[in-house]
Amino acid sequence: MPDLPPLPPLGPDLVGEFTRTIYGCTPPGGELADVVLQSREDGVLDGTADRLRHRATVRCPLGDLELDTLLHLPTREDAPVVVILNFDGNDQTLTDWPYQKIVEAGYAVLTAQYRQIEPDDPNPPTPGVRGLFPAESWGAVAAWAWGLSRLLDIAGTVDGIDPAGAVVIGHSRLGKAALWAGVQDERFALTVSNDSGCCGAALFRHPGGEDIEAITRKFPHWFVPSFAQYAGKEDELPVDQHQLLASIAPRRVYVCSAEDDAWADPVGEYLAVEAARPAFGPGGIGYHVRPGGHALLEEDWMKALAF
Ligand code: GTR
Repeated sequence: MPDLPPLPPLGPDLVGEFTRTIYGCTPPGGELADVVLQSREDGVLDGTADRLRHRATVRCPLGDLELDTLLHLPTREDAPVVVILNFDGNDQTLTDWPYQKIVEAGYAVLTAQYRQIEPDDPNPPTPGVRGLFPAESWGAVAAWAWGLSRLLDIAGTVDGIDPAGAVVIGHSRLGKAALWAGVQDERFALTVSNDSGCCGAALFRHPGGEDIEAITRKFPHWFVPSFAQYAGKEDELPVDQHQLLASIAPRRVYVCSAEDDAWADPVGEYLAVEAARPAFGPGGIGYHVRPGGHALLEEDWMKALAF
């Protein structure tokens, strides 16, 4: 065990502290107005799944947000759903993700491209969902977390999805968003972060990898502006990330790390899981570290879903 400065204690109602200090306030609202089926292919993936594409309209106070979703639905029986944002577009996931294995494990998967919710840019040419709500202080990570909840709303309109047992997964910056979604939206029975690192599952107080100075310099738009004041002052933060994981309890959490992903600090992720463990019942929190680098691999998917 490395020597760490004392960690802030586990305790009730830390969500407000994370809201103020790091992610910002997710406003209530954003109502699903319409979900229109664009296409349907039955019996894909050797007959194990149907592939549906929808266009959803989410009504926000200052305008509508349109989302293009891709759904794989097991043909055999009603299935719980995994919601996950993707980086490179819905079609790219057809190559990148092990859909057939996920479907054979009994899950539907619903995804959308993350920039459709909020651009990943400190000065975006066109605003995302944060421009559709009256002035609130929330960062892009919180906006993507909001989007994950809207994906779950969309899943709720589709026949063949069992609303119980919903899972939220995210990789890297979208792993940070998945954790914040899991904290805030109690409909998620399992929250999975993959290589989420700094401001995700890794402890700030474990040195190594990305720190507050680096993340707020490169990605100021991800968090509330005042978070940058903690650059170089990790020990003064009122929170640490074991408390974020613990805020999801008694619902379940699974953290995936990769040995060679030093920037995401796999040791800091492991230590956060161990420090959060007392908040969970038996089997409430799980962890793996696998060989290799920064990526969401079949092994990560399958171990998380087996958990
Ligand atoms: C890195 C960033 C990390 C991580 C990663 C990603 O550049 O420093 O916090 O989120 O991007 O999203 O791939």
